[in-house]
Amino acid sequence: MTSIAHSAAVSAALRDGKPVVALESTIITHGMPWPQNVETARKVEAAVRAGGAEPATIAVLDGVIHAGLEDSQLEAMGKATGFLKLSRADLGYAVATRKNGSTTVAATMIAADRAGIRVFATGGIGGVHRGVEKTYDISADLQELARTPVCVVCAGAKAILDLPKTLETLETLGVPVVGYGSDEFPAFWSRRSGLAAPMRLDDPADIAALIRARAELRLDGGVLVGNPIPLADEIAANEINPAIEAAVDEADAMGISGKALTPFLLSRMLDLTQGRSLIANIALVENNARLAAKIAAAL
Ligand code: PSU
Ligand code: MN
Repeated sequence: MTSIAHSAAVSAALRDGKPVVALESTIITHGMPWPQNVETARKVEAAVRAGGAEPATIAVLDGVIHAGLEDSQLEAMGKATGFLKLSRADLGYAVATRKNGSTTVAATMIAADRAGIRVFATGGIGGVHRGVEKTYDISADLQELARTPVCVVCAGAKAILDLPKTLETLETLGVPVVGYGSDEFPAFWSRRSGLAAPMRLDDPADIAALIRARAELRLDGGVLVGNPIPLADEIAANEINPAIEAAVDEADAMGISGKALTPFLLSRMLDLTQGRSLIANIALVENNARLAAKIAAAL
């Protein structure tokens, strides 16, 4: 059986029954530029620790799945080029061929589950892309939420995606989508999307109770928590929307598709907003890390 390399701190926390929060790494290698990527990864780990939980950043190094990275590993990954972007389909390949790879939401959920971690904080999940009628591009993150029992705390999905279709797909897949302290599913840079969250909970203990109730019912899959970006860091929809339209049009014109699409859109958004999208992104991931720590503690 392929084993997972737990860092000393993560294995001690799991052994002692302390709360642990998994963190993804595609945001480091494909979601943000150096050096903000490593600075953010450190801030997010610190936010989890401040919340009384142990952070477990997940990545594949030389074919070994790690749960919990040393700071030197985090730094090397942030500078490296050539890390594969790993989703469910790629995880076994990276292990078998001893590759370096960062884990998307889907792959991080799988690794967290195998490592015994029940709560995971990220920025935004992948979803149904705009123009899906032509491209069939639907992130494997959605299916993973339907099958792997990990609670994913996000700030919603970016409006570079088709948000109504993303929510419809999650409903079809039977994934509970919770608005945390909000009647709406958040839209990443903006607190509101105009789309109702299917359910609302205001207390991390209630989210923990939902996770336990689903486990007792032997329901497969995870829980998706939409945690709105803090008000002070929000970018209004009318400010962000022109950049989104431009980025999506450019990707279309350049024929960018598949795994390359989300990283392309994120890097174009950074330029088109003169870096504002990145500042908001950092703030919302930290905010999600704080909430995930509270949920892990309540479990
Ligand atoms: N959304 C973000 N930042 C990211 C990602 C999504 O705001 O870095 C990454 C996550 O790792 C997510 C992945 O799982 O992109 C989705 O990629 P795709 O659309 O190719 O499934
Ligand atoms: Mn895709």
